[in-house]
Parts: sequence; structure tokens; C-alpha cells
Amino acid sequence: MLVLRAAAPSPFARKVRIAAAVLELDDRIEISAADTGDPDDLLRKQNPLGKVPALILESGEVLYDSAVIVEYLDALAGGGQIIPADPATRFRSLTQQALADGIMDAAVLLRYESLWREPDERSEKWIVYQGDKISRALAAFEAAPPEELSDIGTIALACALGYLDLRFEGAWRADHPRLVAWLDLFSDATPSFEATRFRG
Ligand SMILES: N[C@@H](CCC(=O)N[C@@H](CS)C(=O)NCC(=O)O)C(=O)O
Repeated sequence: MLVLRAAAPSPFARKVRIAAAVLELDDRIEISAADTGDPDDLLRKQNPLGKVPALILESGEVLYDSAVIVEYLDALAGGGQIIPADPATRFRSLTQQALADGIMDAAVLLRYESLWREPDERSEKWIVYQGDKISRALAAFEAAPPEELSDIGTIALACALGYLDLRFEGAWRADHPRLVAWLDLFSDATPSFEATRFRG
């Protein structure tokens, strides 16, 4: 059995869980809740960065980060399933994943800014700087919503939008009608998207 160290609200862990479901590998993966804030959680030994997700293989070897884990799962499922084999589509899909991961990175940093810092310690400049990354990335996706529904680029995009819904009250929706429509299509085609939604 593979063990996925994950936190339920994590968009990166959600990406891996949806990838596993799309690849029909989810019954080979046990989810083990990790507390990134707990110094005694084994997570910091498993991944020195102390981040989720981390995948523990049967050999005990640990894989991170989410992009590496997804690549491993795709190979386990035979390869070329959610990370296309054909170079043209492969690198487009991986670049979409990088852009969506970048939205998640910036959104997680914004979340930590309000979670870890007292109001008088927060940097407005930093908040705007990170927020602008999200705005530019959303504008790029809105200009050309992906055509695929279940490759790693689109799974990552759905998780990024889901995280903006979760932590930032879905404010992105007002200005991105094409992405809203795309996410509805993705959600209908991918039952694991709804199944992995955090309801904390
Ligand atoms: N690049 C990493 C990012 C993972 C990440 O930022 N995870 C967050 C939770 S969403 C985390 O573990 N944060 C704890 C920390 O930064 O210490 C990946 O793709 O897996």
C-alpha cells in the first residue's frame, strides 16, 4: 500500500488525490493526515521541507512534491495517461500545471500571511505582489480555458480554483466567466473533484 501524507484543505494534496482517482489508483493509496504545524509529526522526517503532499512508497522511499508524485502515479498507471506522452501536449500540460501550481503557491502564501501574522505585521505590498500573480495567471487561463478535462494541467487548475473558492470566497468568479463554465464542466466530468472538496 502507498501512503499519502496529506492535509484535507491542501490544494496540492487534492491534486494528487484527484490524479490517483482519475488513474484508478486510489484504492492502492492510504491517506494519512499530516499536521504541517506539528514539529512531532513524522512529516518533517519524511519530507524535510515539512510540506504536504508526500507519498511513501512500499520500499519506504518518500516522494515529493506534488508534481513528482503525479508523475510517479502516471508511470504506475502505464504512462502517458494524465501526463501526455506526445511532446507537444506533454509540455503544454506540464506548463499549465506549473501555472496552476503558481496560483496555489501564491494563494497559500496569502493564507499564511493572515494565519501566521498579526494584522499590524502584515505587508500590504507583499499581499498585492502575490495577489497580482494570481490575477495574471487567472487572466491567462480565462483568455484560453483548457480544452482537455483530465490531464494534469486541468486537474491542477481545478484545484487552484477550488482553493480560491475555499479561502477567498470565490471572488475570482465575478471576472472569469469562461473559467467558471470550464470548472463546471470539469466538475461534472470528474467526480473526485467534488469528493475531495474540503468541508471543514
Ligand atoms: N510545491 C509543493 C507545495 C506544497 C505546499 O505548499 N503544501 C502546503 C500545504 S497546501 C504545506 O505543506 N505548507 C506547510 C509549510 O509550508 O510549511 C507541492 O507541489 O507539493
